[in-house]
Amino acid sequence: MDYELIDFKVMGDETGSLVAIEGLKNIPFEVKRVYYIFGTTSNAVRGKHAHRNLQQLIFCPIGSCEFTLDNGVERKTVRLQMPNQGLYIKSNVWREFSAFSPDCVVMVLASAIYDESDYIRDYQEFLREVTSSTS
Ligand code: T46
Repeated sequence: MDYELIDFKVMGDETGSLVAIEGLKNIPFEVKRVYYIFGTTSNAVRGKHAHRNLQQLIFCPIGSCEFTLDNGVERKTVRLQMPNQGLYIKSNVWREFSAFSPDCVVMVLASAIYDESDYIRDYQEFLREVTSSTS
């Protein structure tokens, strides 16, 4: 499965904590876009797509949620709940995210600007593409 949980160094003292994320330094891509998701309802399920080329680093600087990741063969669920832990996802991974805490903010650093043609939003099409790329 093409994902990794990365624990970032926390620089802190009695006044608070700071985490620094630098493209090509402590994450393996250059950051071209940042977006964030908030105001999610507790029963919402978002995502339901894969990306053909995009790489992402996803974290919850506030609150928590769960990501279910699927490479066409297996599914794994990870909970993001620490502001210094990021989920690095490479291409061709179907993702759904849900179980949002009321205060949840999901922040995403992405390797490319927004391009709808990079999305696979149909699960059967996703299975066709991952199967043909591995055969
Ligand atoms: C992902 C997960 C974690 C834009 O216009 N620009 C953007 O940069 C993005 C990310 C989205 N949009 C538009 C496209 C849709 O009309 O915003 C709307 C909501 O996007 P979407 O339904 O794709 O949102 P999520 O929360 O299901 O998925 C998002 C990202 O799209 C996706 O890359 O991996 O967050």
